Amino acid sequence: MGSLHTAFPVAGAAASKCAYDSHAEENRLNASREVAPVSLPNCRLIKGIEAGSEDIDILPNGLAFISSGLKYPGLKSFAPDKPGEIFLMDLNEDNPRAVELRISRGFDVASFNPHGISTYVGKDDSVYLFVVNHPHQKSTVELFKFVEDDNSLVHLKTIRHDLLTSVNDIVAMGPDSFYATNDHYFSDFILMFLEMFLGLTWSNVVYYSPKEVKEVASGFYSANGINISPDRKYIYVADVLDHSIHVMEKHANWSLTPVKMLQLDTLVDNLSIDPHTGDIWTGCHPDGMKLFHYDPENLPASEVLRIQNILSEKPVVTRVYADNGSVLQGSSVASIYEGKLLIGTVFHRALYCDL
Ligand SMILES: [Ca+2]
Ligand SMILES: [Ca+2]
Repeated sequence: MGSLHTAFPVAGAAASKCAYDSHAEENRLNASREVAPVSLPNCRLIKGIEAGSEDIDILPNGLAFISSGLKYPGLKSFAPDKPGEIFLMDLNEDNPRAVELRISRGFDVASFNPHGISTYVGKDDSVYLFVVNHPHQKSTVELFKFVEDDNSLVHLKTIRHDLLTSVNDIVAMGPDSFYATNDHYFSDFILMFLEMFLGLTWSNVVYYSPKEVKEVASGFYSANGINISPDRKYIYVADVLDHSIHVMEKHANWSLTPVKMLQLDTLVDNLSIDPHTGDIWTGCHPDGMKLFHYDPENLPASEVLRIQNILSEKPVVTRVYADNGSVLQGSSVASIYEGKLLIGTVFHRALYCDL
């Protein structure tokens, strides 16, 4: 894997490769795919969520955490000057509302820029919320304890590490350990863009615990959503620019080994798991070009896929919802609870539907 020093010859070669590689770049962004609509009954937009709902994690009891307000280089924001927020919805209610969670004093709310999230329920039923944060364009992981009585998050610690360079999503393994995806090798915006443009497969997965931090998988174009099977044997990783989901076996020492890869025709963002069936639900970008080059006249579409039996010879992939952007723009996550589907977006609203 290259260092910052070896990156400069790469950057120098970029000019001559521009024309040659533009087609490959369009392929990675799935530039020309049309989106045939698929509708669901009783869909309604969630009041109060107007600047994204990039990731959603639902507890077994139906409480949904939603990260909102992502500011990310090259992507649209409808509230560029407003700090990010975490919303809570109780999906047991008939008409659930999104309530903003208060964050305990001492945490720098002004620079809060939440991205991927993951929950962990401790032995004493304490609920921990891990949040990927990008304060001042850096990557940290913030650990909070959820206090249900007063709808608040108590900040426990900020985790920084040299291997956590450009974190997109995380999946909690314990009260202070997790796997994280780095969607790029470089954290500098220009180098990050070149990395994507040149199709370098330098993106990876890192295991973090207070005792040990290590790379456990590599060779992705851009590792994005990450989650775990209900039996906790397999880790799933979405490679957004490869349009694929990788299944990796988890070992006792936290290392991962590849099992299989499922190729799809869409940019796969975050992954949610049905705790009862093990099905994978994912928010996808059918046309990445429209996501990265925002145009109000040509809106980025939304697409939700359900993947059943991913470990079998013939996994079943179903397009459960699709919209050309007129209702919902840039879906990044889809999570289910008791016959309901909650769809989040990178920078737009959130949609709640019956299945
Ligand atoms: Ca997540
Ligand atoms: Ca993501």
